[in-house]
Amino acid sequence: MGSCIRIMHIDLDAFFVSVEQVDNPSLKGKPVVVGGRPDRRGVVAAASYEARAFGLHAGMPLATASRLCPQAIFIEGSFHKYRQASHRFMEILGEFSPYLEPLGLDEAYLDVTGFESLYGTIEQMAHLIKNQVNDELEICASIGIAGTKVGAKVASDESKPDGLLEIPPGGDAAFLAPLAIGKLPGVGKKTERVLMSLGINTVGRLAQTSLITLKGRFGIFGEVLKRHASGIDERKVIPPAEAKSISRETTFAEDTGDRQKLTATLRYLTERVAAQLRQQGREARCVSIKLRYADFTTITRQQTLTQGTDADKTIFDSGLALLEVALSREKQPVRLIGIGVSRLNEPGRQMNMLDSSGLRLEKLDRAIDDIRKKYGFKAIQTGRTLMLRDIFPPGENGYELNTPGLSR
Ligand code: TTP
Ligand code: MG
Repeated sequence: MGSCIRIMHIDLDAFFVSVEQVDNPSLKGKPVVVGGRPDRRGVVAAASYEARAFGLHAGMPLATASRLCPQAIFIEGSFHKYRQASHRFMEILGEFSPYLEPLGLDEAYLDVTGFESLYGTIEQMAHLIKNQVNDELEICASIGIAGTKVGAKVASDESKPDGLLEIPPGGDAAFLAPLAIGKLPGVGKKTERVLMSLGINTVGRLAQTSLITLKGRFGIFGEVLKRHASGIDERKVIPPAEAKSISRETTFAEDTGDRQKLTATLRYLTERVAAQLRQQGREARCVSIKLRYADFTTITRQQTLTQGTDADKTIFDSGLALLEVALSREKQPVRLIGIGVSRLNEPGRQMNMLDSSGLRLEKLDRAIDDIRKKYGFKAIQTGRTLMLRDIFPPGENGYELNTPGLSR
């Protein structure tokens, strides 16, 4: 039998909460929410399964969460702990297969094609991974195994918590078919509503819907939807050096239309993004911003750069241009702002050597990184972020953002 493609999707259960429970075992078995105090603005980042029984979920406003589950324990959370746990998690996975593609902090794909020869079966390999994660991190990982990324991801979701679900070779479409449409990755609330209005409520129905109908409604995305719904997904597992994006975002304590405040926040978030980019030794070709307005509508806008960059100023200028256009079109106050970079590559010699202003900027940014590494993020502030001192309380490692900035 030729070796068929086997992809594993591993996702930690209630990740932020689980990390907090390791630090404070008295939180185990209780409804716990990470995201901040319920009297503050912002949303649930993570909810324990006990809290989910009350209807709590990620993205829910904290106030709503505390109304639905007054006895829940609300924790601010600390991002560096999650990053540390994430780092070790990815290391463990990397020891099992070099074909590792991390997604965000607590999930990853592993291409495990052919690995049965090492472990007996892929399922046994998955058990070993779960055990090792549990031994070292004291956190449960749920694992899905399938022939495609989409199948594996949905399988791990379906298996939660503390699950393990293997879809037999060739069985992805049949596995997906009976599931509710909202379970297909990429189908958010809006897409779900449109599909429901067309009478498409299961993944199987979506797979049967004509391409013309779907393309008419969703454009090129309609084609992807149909393929994934049919268990067809040729996306490969791509190790990190070749992929990904970096982003930061924050929710304001109070909605704001103040341009200066928005600009200053954008600048601050840009500096965090660009510092991480440089730390990874990479350059970005695409800049995007995200805005969520008072009524919760969320937009993203992006711009492609003519050449890769890791400079604060270049990224900020591009983000600012996008922001200006967005603000001129929509007068609502802003609730959340974010900036991200994508189309990342290794910094090669593509940098335009003739553009000495670019070079100077690069040097300046690196100098700032060095100082910040030694003395903390606050040691140097560029003019535009100074006003943030009044907006966000400066924490140990930069301003405390209401929402932990996740690259998702
Ligand atoms: P998820 O894996 O989506 O959620 P989870 O690990 O809390 O729960 P489970 O996987 O068992 O369903 O996200 C991982 C972490 O990312 C989560 O613990 C907190 C963070 N996160 C946010 O900050 N905001 C969000 O909207 C989401 C979905 C997650
Ligand atoms: Mg998770």
